[in-house]
Amino acid sequence: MNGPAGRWERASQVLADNWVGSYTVPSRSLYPHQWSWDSAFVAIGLAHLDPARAHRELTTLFEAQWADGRVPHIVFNPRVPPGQYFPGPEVWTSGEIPGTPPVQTTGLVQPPVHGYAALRVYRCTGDRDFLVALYPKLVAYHRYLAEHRDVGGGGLAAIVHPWESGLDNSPAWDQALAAVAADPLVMSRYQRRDLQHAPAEERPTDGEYARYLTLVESYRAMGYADRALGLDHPFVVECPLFNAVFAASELALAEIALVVGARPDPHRQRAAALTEALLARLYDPAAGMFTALDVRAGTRGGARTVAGLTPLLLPGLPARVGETLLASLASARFGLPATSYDRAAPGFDRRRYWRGPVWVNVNWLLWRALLDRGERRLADRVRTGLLSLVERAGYYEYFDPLTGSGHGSGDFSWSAALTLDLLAAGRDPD
Ligand code: 2M8
Repeated sequence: MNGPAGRWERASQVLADNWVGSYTVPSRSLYPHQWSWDSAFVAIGLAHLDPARAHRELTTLFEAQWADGRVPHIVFNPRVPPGQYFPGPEVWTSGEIPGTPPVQTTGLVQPPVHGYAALRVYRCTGDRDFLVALYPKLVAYHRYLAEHRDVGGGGLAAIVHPWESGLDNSPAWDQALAAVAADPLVMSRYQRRDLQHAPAEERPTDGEYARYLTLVESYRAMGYADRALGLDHPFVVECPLFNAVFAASELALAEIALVVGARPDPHRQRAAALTEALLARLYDPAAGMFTALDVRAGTRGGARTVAGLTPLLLPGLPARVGETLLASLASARFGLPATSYDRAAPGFDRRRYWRGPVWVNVNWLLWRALLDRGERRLADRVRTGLLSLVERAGYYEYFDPLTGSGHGSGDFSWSAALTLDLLAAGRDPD
């Protein structure tokens, strides 16, 4: 079945197949638990199909919120057999930490796109009660990030593991990750499971996994407390995408506050402060975009990745910065839809995960940003490019920008969910 009707039905079917009763797994094979930012994107698609399921998706995630406000990056399904996903709950041992939910989780977070997603869900479903219940939890998550994660002291939230960025093996982290000791023995204690479902040449390397596990062990040894991050933890990085969606979600919280009867101004002020801090700390005019800051070293790696274009979401950028980002996005370095990494960079790899392929979720964010900026022509190129990729290849996790072939997991939830939103926009432009 080709054409919009076939795409809509197939996307709905992917989401139905990946629904496990109270949330949607990203993929039945590679990712059999609940992931934080995946659920935010999935809820946006579900809002077009079934408001109750969209609300439940986010509500279930926030039921696993820690007492300190953090929303864990994975909520483990106790019914999934041990060893189906690595690293599973036995590595994280969240149950030993006071203030954690009854369900097992990781101690990390993911980009705080949830406020932004909740507003889009509400605009589709019109259910005020959903927002009333979620608003204080979103506020608590943002408070956690502002109060516990400003390790660099400059007003941005730092990530303490590449998994927190969502762009796991992006070249944006190469420099900071190189400083993390990779004891070859680390991985002798563990067994990767991802390679049973995807080819090794499309996934992070064993060396990267060794460092990922070193970082998990470091943070776990601190009891996932953030006080000593600046002193003792070997990876502390400020990511442009993480902070851009943080600011965009603060702006969404201002809108939500108006609906639920709270004050919007503090949210607007925090969004403005985050925008200022992004400009002061991560804007790199020579690169023509924002780049990540290694807080420990005090240096920027300078890699041009798609994360550096996502501050386009922010209406408070100076005009010349917005124009520079648009020029970079439309240039041959990225193309439309954008690759995850600069096509001209020596390490560009069109099939390796976040080191080159096209991903639907970051392009969906860019599409929204372009629409909000009135860049209709560029927005349409992103939208039609994404729709043609999923139509030809299916709802894959990521796509080879040269051939359009799909890679990673098939029947991947956020690719299906955000396609529904792209298709709905074609029927009812906003
Ligand atoms: C990928 O990350 C997980 C770890 O969190 C993994 O590789 O096992 C990333 O693409 C991340 O952004 C995504 O949320 C997750 C589930 O789709 O998979």
